[in-house]
Order: sequence, then structure tokens, then C-alpha cells
Amino acid sequence: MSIRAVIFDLDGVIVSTDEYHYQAWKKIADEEGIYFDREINENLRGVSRMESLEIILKRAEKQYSEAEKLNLAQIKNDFYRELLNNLSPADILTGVMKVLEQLKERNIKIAIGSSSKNTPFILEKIGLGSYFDAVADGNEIKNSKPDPEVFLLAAKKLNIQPEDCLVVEDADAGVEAALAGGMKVLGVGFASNNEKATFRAKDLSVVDINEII
Ligand code: B16
Ligand code: MG
Repeated sequence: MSIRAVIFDLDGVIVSTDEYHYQAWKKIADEEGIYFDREINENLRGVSRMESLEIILKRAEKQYSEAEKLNLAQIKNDFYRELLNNLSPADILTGVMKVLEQLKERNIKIAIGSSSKNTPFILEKIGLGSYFDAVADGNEIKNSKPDPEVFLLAAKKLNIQPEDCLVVEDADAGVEAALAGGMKVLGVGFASNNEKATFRAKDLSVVDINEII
């Protein structure tokens, strides 16, 4: 297989910020009296902040104006950023550094492709601020996953053709996005059950990247 670059999703693949997203949205939902649980939260994986809010507001009894929605998203993000302050290199998920080092040894390019506008902050907090060859994130795209825009942007920044890229994703929306972009995809975590993924694994600790590419 001609893989020349690996593009990693951030939240749920490199670091478990997904739990902090849940806690912050849960606080907003509780304050607004809207039902929200971990199962509904699974639908927010990989989708943008405003789209996540829309999914939560589907269960609201009242209609929210655009200004109210922007305000709620801002409050959520402020609380989420407070939670992110606890992040450190110790929060990098199991197996991640082993795989990244294996790829560097083989001169395979590595990038981040994340829907999160907090990507630069998170990468700094976990000590990987200048580790990747390219970073494409929610600040630079119009359409979030399942649209392939963020992964195509990462490939473009690396100057590698999409068909030569492998994406590592934890979200069904991210698996869809990678395939729509003409890339191969390794589903981990929640997406390890996604049968559309080219490869699947519980997490990166059980992956020998040299066997895949
Ligand atoms: P933010 P990923 C995604 O990150 C999260 O999975 C998703 O839950 C979140 O809504 C989205 O980022 C936007 O995040 O509010 O920080 O801009 O999985 O694409 O790395
Ligand atoms: Mg993710």
C-alpha cells in the first residue's frame, strides 16, 4: 500500500478531550433544562461546535435565537477551556507516541486533521505544538466532518495526494469524511466498530503501523 502520510484526528485519537466536551455540554444542557446523556453525546464526535449545539437543542422546548445560540456556544467553550487547563503530556492516549515515532523513523509525514478550533491550544498543552508536519483544524474550514475538507486541507499542506493518505479517526463522521476524500482510514475507539473503516483497532497501543503501511 502506498501510504506516504498519516493524518490524525485530535479529540478521541491523540487525547481524550471528548470527556471534557461531554462535561461542558452537559452543564449547558442541565442549565437550560434540556435532556442530554452520553448516548446523545456520541453524535457530537467530530462535528463542529455549532452543529453540536444544534443536535442538543433538538430536545429543547423553546426556540433559540441566533444570538442566544452563539452565547450558549461561547459559555460552553469557556467552560471547556477551563477543563483543558488540566491537560498535560500525560493525557496523550496509549500507543500514540509509539506510532508517531515509528512513522517519523520511516519518514512518513504526519498531520493533524481536527474539527476543533481549540487545536493549537490543545497541542501546546500536551507538548506536541511543533511535532506535526502540518495541522489543519476547525479554524480553517467551512464544512466540518463528514465533509472531507479538513483532511483534504491537511493533505494539501503536506503536498501529498489524498489516495496516499491514511486517516486515524474515532468518529463515524470522521470515517465518512476520510473515505469521501479518497483516503484510507483506521477506525479506533468508538469508530473501531465502524465496518466502513479500512482498518480497525481498539486503540493505537495494539497497532503495529508497519503491518498496515
Ligand atoms: P471545538 P476532532 C472535534 O474534534 C470534536 O470531536 C467535537 O466533539 C467538537 O465539537 C469539535 O471538535 C469542535 O470542537 O468546540 O473545540 O471547536 O475529533 O475533530 O479532533
Ligand atoms: Mg475525534
